[in-house]
Amino acid sequence: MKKTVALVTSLLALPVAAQAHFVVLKPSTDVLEGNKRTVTLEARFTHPMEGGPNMDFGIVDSGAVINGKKMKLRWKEVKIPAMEGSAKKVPSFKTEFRVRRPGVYQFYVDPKPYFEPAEGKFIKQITKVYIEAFGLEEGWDKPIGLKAEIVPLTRPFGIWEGNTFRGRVFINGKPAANVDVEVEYLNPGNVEVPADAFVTQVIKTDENGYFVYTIPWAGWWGFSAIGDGGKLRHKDGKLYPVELDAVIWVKAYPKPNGVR
Ligand SMILES: [Cu+2]
Repeated sequence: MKKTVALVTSLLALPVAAQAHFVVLKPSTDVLEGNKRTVTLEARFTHPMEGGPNMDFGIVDSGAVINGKKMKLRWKEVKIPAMEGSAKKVPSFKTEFRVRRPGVYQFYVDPKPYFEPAEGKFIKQITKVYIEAFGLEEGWDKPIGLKAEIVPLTRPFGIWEGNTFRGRVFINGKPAANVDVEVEYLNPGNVEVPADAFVTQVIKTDENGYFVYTIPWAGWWGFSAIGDGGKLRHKDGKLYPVELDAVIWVKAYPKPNGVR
């Protein structure tokens, strides 16, 4: 959470743009070729462009889906500092996945709801990422039946920087009209933004749940469509709204050498 935002909120008590939380689900590659058979994946809950803080995170359900079949993922918990150098540790998760046959693997993570005191609500982000293995490209455009899901209309692997990413948002199985889609770059730490407004890009879905975004530079990009997940009781006994988000991650590759 940024100090400037907290200050403005407390002074003016005006609603401000929420800091974008993202479940990051990142595989070691989006395209598997040659004789490699293993992909590693990491999952954590963070603010990708700002590089933190990392937040409390738990996985309720997860899997790798290919041709409608689901394989379990076995996660190993790895504690990471909430901020670089901080003593507070939060869970992140790692797994290794062995690819046994060619095809498109849709990996997903369904996290436990996270209570955000600053916003007085729960956040639950069901998150997907794709791996294409050994040249068989079919199936990436098929939903896998998540409660909140972005179905890509741009093939979600083997993307160049500058490509336009198109997706359709479904919340509780229905196209999500006129909702915000927050977009963030997974910052390895070397990218600085000129002002706060650049941290999260925001686009909207149209009346049928479609959105488009042109990826400006290479790296991992996350799209989080903000949906409504009803209410949930907190430890204090009160009911709070649940922000049910559909998240997807795609990797854009830099222009090849020799291209201007
Ligand atoms: Cu946060």
